[in-house]
Amino acid sequence: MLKKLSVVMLGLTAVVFCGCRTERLTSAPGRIKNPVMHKNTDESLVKPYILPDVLLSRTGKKIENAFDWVHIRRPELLELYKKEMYGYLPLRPDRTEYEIISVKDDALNNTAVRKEIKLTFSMNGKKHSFVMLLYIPKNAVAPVPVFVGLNFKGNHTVTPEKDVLMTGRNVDGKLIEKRRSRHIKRFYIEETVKRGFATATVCYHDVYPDNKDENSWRKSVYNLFYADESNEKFHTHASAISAWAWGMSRMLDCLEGEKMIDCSNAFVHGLSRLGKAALWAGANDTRFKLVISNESGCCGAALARRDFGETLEIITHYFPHWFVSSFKKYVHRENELPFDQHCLAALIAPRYLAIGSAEEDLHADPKGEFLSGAHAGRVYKLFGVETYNENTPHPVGSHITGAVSYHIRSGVHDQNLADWEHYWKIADKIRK
Ligand code: GTR
Repeated sequence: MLKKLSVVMLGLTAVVFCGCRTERLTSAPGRIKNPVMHKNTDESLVKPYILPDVLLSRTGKKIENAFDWVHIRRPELLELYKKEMYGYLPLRPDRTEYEIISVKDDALNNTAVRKEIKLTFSMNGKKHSFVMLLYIPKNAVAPVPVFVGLNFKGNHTVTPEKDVLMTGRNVDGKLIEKRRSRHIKRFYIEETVKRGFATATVCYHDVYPDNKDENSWRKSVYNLFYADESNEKFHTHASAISAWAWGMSRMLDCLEGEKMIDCSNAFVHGLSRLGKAALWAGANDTRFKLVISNESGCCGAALARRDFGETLEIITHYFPHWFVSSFKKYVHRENELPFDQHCLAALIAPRYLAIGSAEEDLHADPKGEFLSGAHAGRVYKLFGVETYNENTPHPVGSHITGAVSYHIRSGVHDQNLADWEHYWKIADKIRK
């Protein structure tokens, strides 16, 4: 049995050798020549590790009550995450405008009111805009809860409707019609609306283009504020994940003006990198009552110190722009991180947190995702809220409910019906 596991890039394909097993790393882009990176997917090779104490402040103060958590440890952790990992969110622009660019009263076979709203932010003589697609159940007699999430490939990709505007410029600045409806099974808009929820989405590229080119931030909302900075300076304090999190908060600002939406029940969600952004949005913006991390993995819900699945080395190599530039210093030095991802989960307390994993999604480390939720429980307890712990059984197919919920379904990396069934169930409990 090989002790060391390595990732070997073969042309455009990354292959992980794990003993006699090989596994394709489908999500790894193939532009980089032959990097050899360690990746463990064997539970028996996880070495013992010690997590930073979520209830011990940097000054050595033990946090024993909710007040000290809220006023000492929470702001301290939030600042550490900004400084060391995700950077600082964009600032507040001078001016924000909402332009309703379309309304359809009989959308989704007459079950929904559909709106497309252009959000434009102005600052320092510059403007940045993105278009939000919103569906509200037509038969609602009172304001309804809302799911807020970014999409990967454009608003037109998550709806079955042919007349929704294309959004989401790709790296060449193009909009791609052939992707229409490709991701309807990631959003389940019709079913969400049928269950009495509104749902709003924006393409994440329109907030910050997801491209590691060190200039890509200049096409992001950050350009309103930092256009005079060098790329090097910019990447010391800001990141794509912070821009995406900020974008979801701005969506919520806009939704607050919708009379049929109950923003006291706003649920932020995201798959994978967008799950990382959803967690970070929920940590910063306490208006989100439920935060859904769907297979957010490394630098999302998964514990870095477990050294299972994607590592800081891999993620900062392929996606340096997701983090501040100095985050790389923790590669192979995960034990020196001043937090681990249970601290991010704890920043959601005492609000609702739903962590979802998929059995075959070893890259995202399902067990590490489960454990973050378990270890965040000590903070929930300060608020008198009991949650699951690390010994709570969670076989594939099971659903742990409560303020911190967890489910693991069979199958691969995705956000599908089995995931949504869990989230709708939690959302239904919350709205009552
Ligand atoms: C992968 C990345 C993961 C995850 C995923 C995704 O390539 O390594 O951390 O974010 O992309 O967003 O689909």
